[in-house]
Amino acid sequence: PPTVRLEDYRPSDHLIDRVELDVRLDPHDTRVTATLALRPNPAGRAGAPLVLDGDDLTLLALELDGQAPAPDAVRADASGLTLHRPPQRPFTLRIETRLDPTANTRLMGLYRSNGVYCTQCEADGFRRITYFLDRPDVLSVYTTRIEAEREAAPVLLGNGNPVEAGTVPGTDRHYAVWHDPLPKPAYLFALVGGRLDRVAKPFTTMEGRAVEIAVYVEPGKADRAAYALDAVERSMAWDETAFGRAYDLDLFNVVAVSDFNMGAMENKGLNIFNDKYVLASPETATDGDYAAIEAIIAHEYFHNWSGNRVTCRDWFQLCLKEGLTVFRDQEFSSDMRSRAVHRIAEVRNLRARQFPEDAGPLAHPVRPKQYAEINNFYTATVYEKGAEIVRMLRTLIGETAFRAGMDRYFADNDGTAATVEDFLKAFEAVTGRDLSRFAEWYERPGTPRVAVSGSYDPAARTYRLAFRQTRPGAGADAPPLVIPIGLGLVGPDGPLDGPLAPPFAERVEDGVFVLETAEDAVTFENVAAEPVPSLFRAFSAPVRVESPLDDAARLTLLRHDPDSFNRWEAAQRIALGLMTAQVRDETAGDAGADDFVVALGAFLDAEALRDPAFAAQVLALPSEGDLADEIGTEIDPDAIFAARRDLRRRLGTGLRERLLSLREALAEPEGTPFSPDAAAAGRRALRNAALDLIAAADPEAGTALAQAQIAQATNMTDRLAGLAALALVPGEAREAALSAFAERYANEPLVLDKWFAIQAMIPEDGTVERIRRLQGHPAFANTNPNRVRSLVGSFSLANPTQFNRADGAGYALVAETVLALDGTNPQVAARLMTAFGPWRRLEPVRRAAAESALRRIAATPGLSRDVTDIGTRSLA
Ligand code: BAL
Ligand code: ZN
Repeated sequence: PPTVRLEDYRPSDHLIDRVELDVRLDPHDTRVTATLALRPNPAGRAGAPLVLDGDDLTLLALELDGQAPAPDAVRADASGLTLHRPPQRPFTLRIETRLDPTANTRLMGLYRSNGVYCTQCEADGFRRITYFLDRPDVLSVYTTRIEAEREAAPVLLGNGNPVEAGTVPGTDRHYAVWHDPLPKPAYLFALVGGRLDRVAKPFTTMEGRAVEIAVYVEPGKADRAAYALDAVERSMAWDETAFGRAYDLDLFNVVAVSDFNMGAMENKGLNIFNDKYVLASPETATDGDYAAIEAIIAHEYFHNWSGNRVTCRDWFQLCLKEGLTVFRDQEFSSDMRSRAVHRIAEVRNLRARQFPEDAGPLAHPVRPKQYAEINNFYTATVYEKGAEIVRMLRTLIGETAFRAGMDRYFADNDGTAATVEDFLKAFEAVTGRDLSRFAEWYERPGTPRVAVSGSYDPAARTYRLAFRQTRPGAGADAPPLVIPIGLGLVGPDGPLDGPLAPPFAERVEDGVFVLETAEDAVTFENVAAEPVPSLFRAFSAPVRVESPLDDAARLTLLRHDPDSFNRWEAAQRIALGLMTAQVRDETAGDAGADDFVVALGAFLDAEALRDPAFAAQVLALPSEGDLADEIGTEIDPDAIFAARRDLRRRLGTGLRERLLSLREALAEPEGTPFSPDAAAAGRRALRNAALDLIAAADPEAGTALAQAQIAQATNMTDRLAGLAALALVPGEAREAALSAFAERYANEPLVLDKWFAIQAMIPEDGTVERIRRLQGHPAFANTNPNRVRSLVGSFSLANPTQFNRADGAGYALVAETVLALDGTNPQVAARLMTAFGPWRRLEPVRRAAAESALRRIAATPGLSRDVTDIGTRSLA
């Protein structure tokens, strides 16, 4: 496929000021008439031909200023329309196309999901609706008339505000006209038509605008939309307080559909969601689901400013809206929940998804320099590392300057398509700082390493910390990064920064030292005793730290660090060290493990009931993926699994009595109404973390506890945690519980997704065969992305021993699924294929098996651009 390069960017030769769409919906024969008000772009090339994008389109009619153009003036086919000599003045094109929404299994453009007409246009789906300048720097004002059979689609929704509605005389059809006054790129276009139930509430913005917020869901599911509706309201209020951003239309609509490639989409005034991130009830949704709904509702709403009012000049700038909006949704969730616990969740996610991506063949800069298929760049690097860059910027310049910079960014770029440079310029303007060196974070892939060493001079009462940064594969010419390092010193009895003559260091301001050169050091004065350094507090930069701490020092941090993140990190690093030692067959770990158990016991005694959510995080060991990432080469997933299983057993044995009594103490009194809030979720999380460890040590006791928990559960979190514990113990009890669960939720696809996922994650030999059986289950469908992700995605991403079976059976299963999907939904197929990313880091037998599966996919004729691109880069 042709490669698109950032350096080749040039403005469009033409602009489209206004778009009038008339969409007559029909299951197989939808007619779209687009009337486009075009003009030459003064910033483009004079006299250039007009080249409109198209994808899989059937052209029915074309008029230029009301006339059919001469046949030799136009070339049109399914993938584009060229007007060779367009007028050198404003002109109008009227284009009629025909679509088959039912046959659109790619779920890009206009399609039907469970009978509901809906659209997905980011990144390049609008060209599947009509010929267009389908690029984010062409902004137009849209008026959309939507017409459909009233019975099939009583609800008709578009972007912006409703203008008019009525019946089509003499037919069973009706229509609605929507007008969006704010110019937008085509990727933010949306429409919906279908039978949907609605819940709504009013909101008055800080500017006094009366807004109606509404959530639309499949008929009969309105009672599951309340939490999403509430989350929209809280998001609107929060963006006003935290960023001074008010909503700008009379309506804000969210529509849940069941077939959706992504999580959700921020179309102007009409967010379309994967129903997984809208529908919630205590019976069907876990605490994790509630948290994800809150975060994604917020994310899409926040795009109204960071993405829609200020959009991206080109797709290389995707992080401009995505990284920034992830940062904004993280801040929202932190304010709604526990900031410390949320930060831990963010970092777990970054390490689980972004660090491996950055260490493998699909690594790319946060702002990529080239792409063959843009839909493959909606990645953890663009989103999560992109968010970390925004967070570092705030750390560097401080909260007040950050807010001023954001205000400046919105003011200077409102209504335009901007770049990363425009973003940084706003912060330079308000701080007077030069951020050009900081901008290096956007430019190169790879997770930086920072090696730290510390030395204490008792005579001088000084403590010196030295830092050295390196970047894997960055080359000698790569300038050093600007790395904010959150710092503090902790003594044997607590933090050393008390009020009386605390330690201080020049160049450490508000607890942050900025490393700007390859090597640097900082010296703390007035340090009474040898301290333990608390480094990268709150995970102040997305780096790997080579730390000078031993386990005794880490235990001091676990006990005394005022930075909760680093308390958690201390426990994680100890656990990681114990497990990697076992994998590497170093046997020195036994005493260390005992000390760890004792320390965790003391930690639980002191704090579990004070902050159960945090305690649950401390008890949850690093994942198998974390261990693989730490080990880095010649990875043997079976050895990793065994090390993690053994440490869980050890903790479960050593902490058994405490864990049992914590479970008692945290049990909700009978009749307590369900609350999805962070406090109640935290109590459930700790009870279930305890169950996991107890069951690891004593499967029989674990089975009994899990069965009792399932029998008594009043919510999905507890029911599913019970089932997950049972799923790890082979035998009758497991199979009976799985059957009962399937029966209970036979008509609940989103709940059956959890059932598929639990089975896909069973770390046993029979799992590949089980998945093959489940692919034939009546509730499974390859055409639904949620089903595929639950069954095959969970397997490839969360079942390392079975996906990486030495005989290659796991790879074969995923490769077959990729190939089976590629013809119908290449985006989902390509995403699934990224699970092969770490293949080069495996031990030789698995490496060869994974490579051969990848090569088998890559050699298949007729592959999509999406899968070809992942294959090419994975094997490069
Ligand atoms: N823009 C694609 C979905 C999202 O990141 O919000
Ligand atoms: Zn987004």
